[in-house]
Amino acid sequence: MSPIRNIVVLTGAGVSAESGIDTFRDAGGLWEQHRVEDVATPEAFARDPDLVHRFYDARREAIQAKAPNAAHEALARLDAGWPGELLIVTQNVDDLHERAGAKRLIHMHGEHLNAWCIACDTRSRWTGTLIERPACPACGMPGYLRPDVVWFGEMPYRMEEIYAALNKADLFVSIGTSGAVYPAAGFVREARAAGARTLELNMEPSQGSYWFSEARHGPATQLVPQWVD
Ligand code: BV8
Repeated sequence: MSPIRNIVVLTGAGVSAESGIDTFRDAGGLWEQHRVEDVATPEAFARDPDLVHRFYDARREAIQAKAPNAAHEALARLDAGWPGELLIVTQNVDDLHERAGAKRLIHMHGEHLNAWCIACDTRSRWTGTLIERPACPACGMPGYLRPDVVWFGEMPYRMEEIYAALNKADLFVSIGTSGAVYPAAGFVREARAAGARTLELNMEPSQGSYWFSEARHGPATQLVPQWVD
């Protein structure tokens, strides 16, 4: 079997679940009787910006009260010590990977703790709320800040870098994701096509389990340190 040099790790909401951040399956549909797909879209924001601001203001506040768990910490150890190429691609908008120490990281769906000004197109670190339509720190215009997250129908961030890493991966590991959302759910097939081995670490079989050469099921705080260490 060829040696493993280049690794791509994909993480989803399940990697932050044991830090107390709800996954979409847990909160799915329960939030004010709306599905995430109905709230996390540009159309929803145009239709009812207060509803969308309430959804993200509540999640931004919740994230800041949480801490990284053993899975985030194990991935940060891998990042610090792996001599080959490593890329952690997270679908999550929380900052728990960074707070655990991960460096080689891409937030393909954006970051909750950033606000995006649609008047001047700049992003600012934002830990407060947006519902009161505050002024943009860069251009001073009030009422043009939205959460800097990728909604359904919007293009995820840094896709070229992600596909370049997948196309030379020797190992692709998917952690804590249901495989429900594209293009992330298709990454395992890209990696397989490049000849990579594929491993799924998840509480239960995901929608894409079929595509993985190996799968281990259980909590991320057990599976990820076991794999890393
Ligand atoms: C795109 C950010 C194209 C905001 C999110 C029609 C029109 C347009 C697009 C589409 C369409 N139909 C389909 C699509 C594609 C669409 C899509 O995939 N839809 C789905 C519903 C079918 N995708 C998109 O729209 C994407 N963009 O396609 O653009 C394009 C092309 C050209 C030009 C322009 C555009 C954008 C998708 C991104 C959406 N934004 N989030 C926010 O976070 O609020 S997605 C959001 O849901 C999350 O970010 C995450 O990605 C996703 C939920 O997935 P998971 O992370 O997997 O979480 P989930 O709860 O589902 O699962 C958790 C898993 O963990 C479970 O398996 C569970 O068992 C496990 N688990 C739980 N606890 C633990 C655990 N595992 C281990 N240990 C534990 N303790």
